[in-house]
This record gives sequence, C-alpha cells and structure tokens, in this order.
Amino acid sequence: MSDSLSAEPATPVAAESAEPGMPPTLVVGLGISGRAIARFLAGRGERFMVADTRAAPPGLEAFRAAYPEIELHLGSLESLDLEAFAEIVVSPGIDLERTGLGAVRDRVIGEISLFARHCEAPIVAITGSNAKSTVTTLVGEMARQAGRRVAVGGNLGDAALDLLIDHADAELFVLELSSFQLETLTGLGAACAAFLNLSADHLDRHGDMQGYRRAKARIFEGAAHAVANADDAATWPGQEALSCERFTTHSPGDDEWGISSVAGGTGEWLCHGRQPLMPVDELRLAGRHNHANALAAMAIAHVVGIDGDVVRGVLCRFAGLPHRGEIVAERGGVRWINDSKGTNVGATLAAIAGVGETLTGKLVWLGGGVGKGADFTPLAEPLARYAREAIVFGQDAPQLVAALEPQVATWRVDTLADAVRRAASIAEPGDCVLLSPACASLDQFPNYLARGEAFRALLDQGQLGQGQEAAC
Ligand code: UMA
Ligand code: ADP
Repeated sequence: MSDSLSAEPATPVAAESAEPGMPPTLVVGLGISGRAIARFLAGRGERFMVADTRAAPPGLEAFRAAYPEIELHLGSLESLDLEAFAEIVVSPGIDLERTGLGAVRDRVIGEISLFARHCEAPIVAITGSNAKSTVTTLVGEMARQAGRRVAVGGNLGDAALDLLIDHADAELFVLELSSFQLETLTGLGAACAAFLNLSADHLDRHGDMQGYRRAKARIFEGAAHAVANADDAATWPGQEALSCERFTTHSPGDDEWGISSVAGGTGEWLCHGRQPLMPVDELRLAGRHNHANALAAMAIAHVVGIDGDVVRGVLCRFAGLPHRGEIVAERGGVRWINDSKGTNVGATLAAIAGVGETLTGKLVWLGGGVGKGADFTPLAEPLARYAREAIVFGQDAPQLVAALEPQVATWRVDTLADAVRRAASIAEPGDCVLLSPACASLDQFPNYLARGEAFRALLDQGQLGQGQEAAC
C-alpha cells in the first residue's frame, strides 16, 4: 500500500485562518484516503482544511511535517461549523450519521467522486462482498499483459487519487471499490462496472442487507457496461438499458460466461455461451468460488477489449494473492491454510466448501474477531459436515459458540496463538487447519494482513510441537 506522505507532496497551499473565511473544502480523515485527498487538492492549489475525529490519527506528525500550512482539526466534528464548507470530502471509514455529517449530506462527496470528476481515462470498477481483490488483480494483470498502460488500486493497494497523480498517463484505471467508498458516490460513469456477489458484511455500518446492497449498486451509475453474477440476483443492475455480461458457475445461457462439459472433450471448460475457452483444470486458482472469479475477470476483459489469448495466459499463471486460501505449511500430513482475508461469513463459507471437498481427513477451523453484526448460523451446517473442531477466538467468540453449538464441536480460546496451539494438538494426518475467521481482525490486529502474518509466524516459531518441518 502506498503512503502518500512518502511521495513528494504537491506544493502545499496555505489555508487561510478561520477569518475572514474558512477554506471551501473540508477533508475528513487522515488515513490512506484522507492523505491522498489532501495531496491531490494541494497539487491543484485548492484551499482546504483537514479534520479527523481521532485525537491522534495515524501519520499525524508526518502530515504536519509535509503540510505545515494546512489547518488541522482533531476530535469530534461537532465543534466545526460544517455549514461554512462548500464541499466536504470524506474518507471511506467515516460513518456519516455517527459523525454528524448526515445533516450536510448534500455537500458530502467521497474520494472516488473526486477521482471520477478528474479522471479522463476509462474506469473498470469492481465491487462485491468477496473476490474484489482477486478479480481486480486478475483484470489489471490481463490489461498489463495486453500492453495497456494500466493503474490498479482503490480499496486494494494504492488509493485511487494517488493513482491519478502517480499514473497520470494511464489509459485504463482498474479500481476495487468497497461499499464504504460507493456509499457517497454518484455518477461514476465506469466503462465497465462489475458487481460480483453479495453476502452479509458491514451491517454495523449499513444497517441491513438492503442498505448494504444499495451502497454497492451505486457502482452502476452512469456505466457504459455492467458485469453481474447470474447466480446472485442481488448483483443485477436492474436497469434494462444497461448492457450486462453475466457469469455463472453453471452451464451458461447463450450470452453468459459459465462452466460446462464440451462435446467430445474431457472435463469441464470455462465457456462463453457455447464457445469453449479453456479447461477448468488449466486454472491455477482452485475451488468453485475461484472459477466464478476467473469467469468474472474474463467477462470484464471482454468488455474492455482484451485479447482472449492474453486472458487465458494470465489465468493459467495466476496462483492467487497472499492471505486468500494460501497454503503456509504442510507438516505431519496436516496442511495449514491462511485465509485471513476471509473476513465475513460468505467468504468463509466459500473457503470451507472449497477446502472441505478436497480432504481425506477433517477440517480444523479457526475463526473469530469482530463479526460486524453478521449472523454466524450459516457456518454450522458446513462445519458439522467437514470439521473435526471449530476453534474460536477474539471479541465475538461467544456469538460463534452460540451459533455453532451443539451441531459442531466447538472450543473457545482467547487468542490466535492459543487457537494455533489447540489446532496443533488435535489435527490428524489428512486434516487441514484453516484460518478463515469470518470476522474482521481489528480487536486483536491492525488488519487482516497482520493477522495472516501472525499465523505464519506462529507456525515458523514452532507452535506446532516437536518434529515438525519448516513452513512452505
Ligand atoms: N477513522 C476515524 N476517524 C476519522 C477517520 C477515520 O475514526 O476521522 C477510523 C475509521 O472509522 C476506520 C479507520 O479510521 O476504522 C480507517 O478509516 P479511513 O477512512 O481513514 O481508512 P483509510 O486508511 O483511508 O483506508 C481506506 C480503506 N479502509 C476502510 O475503508 C476502513 C482501505 O481498505 C483502503 O485500502 C484505503 O481506504 C484506500 O482506498 C481496507 C479495508 O479494510 C483494506 N477496507 C474495508 C474492506 O475491504 O472490508 C472496507
Ligand atoms: P475482497 O477483496 O472482496 O475481500 P478477495 O479476493 O481478497 O476479496 O478474497 C477474500 C476472501 O473471499 C478469500 O480469502 C476467500 O475466502 C473468499 N472468496 C474469494 N472468492 C470468492 C467468491 N467468488 N465468493 C465467495 N467468497 C470468495
């Protein structure tokens, strides 16, 4: 992830003091997005000030050093005269209602609106509860291999506005967009807008599934083409005039992207309508959910005119991103998989099914953290089918215990380290220990990456007991 402060800041512009007039723009948040917004506005010579609801946001000192003239407000926004600003540009982590910004919503935009206002190249925008990073990375790689000058980022990697500054000559932007980023977005106007899937996540922010879906569906506003999941009606754009490519993990309809067996051939093929494109066996990504991801990437690549041979080449080579179904150790006949990015129930269901189906032994599942208001009961049935034990840890472990027992043997511990020790003591040859927590990590880790790295480090530190080999 880039740090805007490490890049040369565009020439800072002195904010005028509160008298005679406040700067016309208020930037809220001093995280990755807030710093990118500030850098972008400063580069354009615009007057703005920055606020963060926290007393000591990350990167505060570095920001002060880079932008000594920019006025900063820390703490509750209540003491600010929000009416004084013509525009308020918010970071995605800002909940408008909880911060009092709901009252001035008509003047609030997000980082992505600012990006769209100034971006002249075509945009591929990708959202969904899960698979965003995988599909975004695949499409970016396909475009790069096809010789396009492409910039890839958004909710993954570099902030969108940092891309716009650092890749001003890009001829295509491929953006992963979260519901937080989409919530404040109007009229994105993407060349291709893809909505991959919808399952419960971030309900503590969006209230309910309708609110969550509404935020995500904003990705289609002003789009030239849509890509949606034929198996998940919640992802359909609902605008008849918008041309839409659909993908399915079943046999495809005439214009759909899907999977079927080919007359006279062997095994399953990824197909466009009746046209076979590549054997499923040639994909390096495993599991039905990843077949869906490959099809989505193919459909998007088709919309933006990327050559089919390039697309197939990328799909044959791409082995997946770290922390997403990553095999981190094989010891004593037990496989250890890091799926720390499985931060909601939908993702974890896909991981359990994908891994469970392949095992000769049983699954030892490690989960827990911050559940974000989700219902954990859908995990009970697949865990009852595949798991030797569910080992739960962290803030919402009690909710997990309540959802899984009595169908699943469940063991509660405090930390991930305790969970790893317990797993090492019960796993048998042929088993797989799967960390796919169905929860955010923020109660015990800075983010999912740190949780995945901690898992790997615990294995490296010999938490698995005697006589076990080094991690892969
Ligand atoms: N915060 C405050 N007060 C503020 C500003 C922020 O309390 O005034 C808190 C937020 O509530 C949140 C945290 O600080 O808990 C970070 O918020 P932020 O908006 O400053 O976040 P950024 O550092 O700008 O990072 C965001 C994305 N994070 C979130 O939306 C929470 C990053 O995605 C993204 O990479 C980055 O913008 C650049 O686009 C991360 C993420 O976890 C990977 N995303 C969520 C997800 O994928 O589920 C949505
Ligand atoms: P996101 O960026 O949306 O979080 P990722 O590509 O990082 O998506 O994948 C996150 C997790 O989602 C993976 O670790 C895996 O558990 C799960 N996952 C991947 N693809 C799918 C899919 N098509 N449907 C459901 N879950 C998926």
